[in-house]
Amino acid sequence: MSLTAKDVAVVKGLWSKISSKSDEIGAEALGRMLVVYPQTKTYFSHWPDLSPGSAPVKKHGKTIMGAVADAVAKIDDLPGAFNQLSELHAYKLRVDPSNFKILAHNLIVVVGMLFPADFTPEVHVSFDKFLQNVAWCLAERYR
Ligand code: HNI
Repeated sequence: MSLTAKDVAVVKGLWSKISSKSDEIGAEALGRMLVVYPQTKTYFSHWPDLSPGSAPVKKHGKTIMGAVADAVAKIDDLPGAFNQLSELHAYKLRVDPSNFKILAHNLIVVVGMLFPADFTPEVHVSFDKFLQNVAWCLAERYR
């Protein structure tokens, strides 16, 4: 489902409100994903500690959100923005693409938790569409 001009404006507006808490959002979403969807833990078994708030979870949460920030900046060319990351996740990390939707879900939960006033149903719809597009682009090189 492609993003409309309105979706793009809504996502950019949301991002301007939440980006200063981006590290916290990433860490919280990743920490929750690993607890609530424990099948995702297999990919991170080389980390010393996978529990919420641990150093590797915080560090990688920040890394993920760096890529999300990049996606917001390049929202008009998401396939281009995620070409290399898709290749990495497909061929090197071998992450099952169904997991991208799981992380997207956790990001939505956390943004809703941390920004309840900003996360109206209208914003929810556009942010969900954006993250589904990110997930789709991350899966593109699997084909
Ligand atoms: Ni993902 C590494 C971005 C979803 C497993 N991941 C990265 C890196 C970025 C990134 C950026 C660092 C790349 C590099 O080193 O060059 N990952 C993203 C984004 C999403 C995502 C934007 C979805 C929105 N990754 C997932 C999911 C899983 C996943 C859902 C598994 C469940 N990613 C990994 C693993 C690594 C990784 C594993 C390597 C981490 C490490 O520290 O070894």
